[in-house]
Amino acid sequence: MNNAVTKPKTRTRTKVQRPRLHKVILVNDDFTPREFVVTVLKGEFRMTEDQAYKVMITAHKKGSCVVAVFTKDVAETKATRATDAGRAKGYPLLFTTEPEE
Ligand code: TYC
Repeated sequence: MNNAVTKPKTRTRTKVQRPRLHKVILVNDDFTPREFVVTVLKGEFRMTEDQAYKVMITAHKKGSCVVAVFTKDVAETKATRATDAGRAKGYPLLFTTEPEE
């Protein structure tokens, strides 16, 4: 009997799949005051005044702006909280999410 240890002929490569990230998108509207949008961005997304102003003004001019990317759960929670902050004041402020390519 040949008791030599034989090596497996195939190797299993374990591919590590990183979770897909989701974008939070700020959508422009004609009613929410600019300063309120900036306040929400600073509070919910930990942005500086400067960062928040740039995101707000980009959405204002272009129609929408990517705020940040997170895992799906975090993106959805933050988008909901930020949208609710506007609704609480009667504003139609909207944050949406979509998966990153
Ligand atoms: N367009 C709004 C205004 O002129 C300001 C605004 C900017 C609202 C960005 C929403 O996502 C937004 N008061």
